Amino acid sequence: MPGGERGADGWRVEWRGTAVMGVLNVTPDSFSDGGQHFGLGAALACARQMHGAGVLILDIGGESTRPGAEPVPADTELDRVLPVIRELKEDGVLLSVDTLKPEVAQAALRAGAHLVNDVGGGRDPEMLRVCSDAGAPLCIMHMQGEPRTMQNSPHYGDVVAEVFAFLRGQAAAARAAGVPDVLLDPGIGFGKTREHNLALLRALPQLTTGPDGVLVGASRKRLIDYLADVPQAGDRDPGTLALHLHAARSGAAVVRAHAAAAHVQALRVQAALDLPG
Ligand code: HH2
Repeated sequence: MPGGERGADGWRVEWRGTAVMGVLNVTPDSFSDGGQHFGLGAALACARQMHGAGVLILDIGGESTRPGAEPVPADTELDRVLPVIRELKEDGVLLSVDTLKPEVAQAALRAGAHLVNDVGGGRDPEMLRVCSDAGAPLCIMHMQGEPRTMQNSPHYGDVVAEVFAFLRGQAAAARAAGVPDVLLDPGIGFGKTREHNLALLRALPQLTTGPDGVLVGASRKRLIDYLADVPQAGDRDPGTLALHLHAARSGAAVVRAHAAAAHVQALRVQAALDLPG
């Protein structure tokens, strides 16, 4: 399993196998767990449970990016995520802030977050500057369009070529701006049809053989309903595990999951099968 080590100058993470990033949505309206962890007490309890189960990273988000979601002001997002980050920063778990807004990322990093998860893919140069200044890694996710309208009519010529070229280009731009490390994420469900998502998942080995770590976030997404007829997001953990074990076998460094404990267990078992002898 991957390990994180706190050095004098912050966190150094060595990726060995596939790590779990536990989802902590401090929102009233997230598609899969909206409202469940909205209060500080509930958020902290969930965070500590996931940490105890063995996640490497907690991904703290204060704005839903589900299809059709309306943006929230930066102040609202900060009121949601900062108290959680302040409480967890000494817990010995990596903290990621899931945001599209550089000002939210900056405040979160100052409050104790270690990395930024940008579903905007680092397109805003200000986001790159914030990460560079803080020496913080950036997760670069691909999204076609924006959350409010992205599922209206996603279209690509060659989805795999276009998404992977975007990710590689953004990684180069981030490095040139001084961002110390990146994770690349094809953005399952972000401006993509069922066929687009499947093509990207099948092509993961093309991305994971590159120099950068790859993150996959298929947790409880509608793709699972399309594939296995599971209308309720909360019922989609078995399908999520199937997709994420595939991602791990394909070389993903991180999977982003709501059912964190089940993921840690399944990935440990899968890793044991891969050991020689
Ligand atoms: N998916 C969601 C949010 N953030 N970040 C990355 N890097 N990759 C993803 O696939 C991803 C993400 C959407 O899931 P969730 O956080 O459960 O829902 P919501 O956006 O409604 O809060």
